[in-house]
Amino acid sequence: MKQINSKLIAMMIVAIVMIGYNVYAQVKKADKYTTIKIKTSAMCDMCKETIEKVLAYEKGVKSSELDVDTKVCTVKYDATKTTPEKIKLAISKAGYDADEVLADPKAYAKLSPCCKKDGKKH
Ligand SMILES: [Cu+2]
Repeated sequence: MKQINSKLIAMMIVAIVMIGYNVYAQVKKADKYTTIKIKTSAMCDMCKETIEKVLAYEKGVKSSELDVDTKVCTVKYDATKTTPEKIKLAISKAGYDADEVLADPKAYAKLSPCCKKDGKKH
């Protein structure tokens, strides 16, 4: 009986250590990505789609979520692979402002009239 108990305790200790390690590994994984919020000049759902698509193909970007109401794009990225400057440049090249980086004029000219920042609100 005593032997079974000590075996059980040993198994429990192993289980606790394994659970603890898993939690630690998950926290470490989450830390791998940095989150930034970029103010864009997006006007509608079409802009949201365009910007999110561009960022999906951008190197080092894990995910992006643009809120059309606030025009703020929340980007999760790997800081070892890209920088906020590069991400803003990618948005600019899609024709939209990204914080202090203004939209690339050529890309901006190609946008649908409804997506232009000086266009009429719809
Ligand atoms: Cu639009």
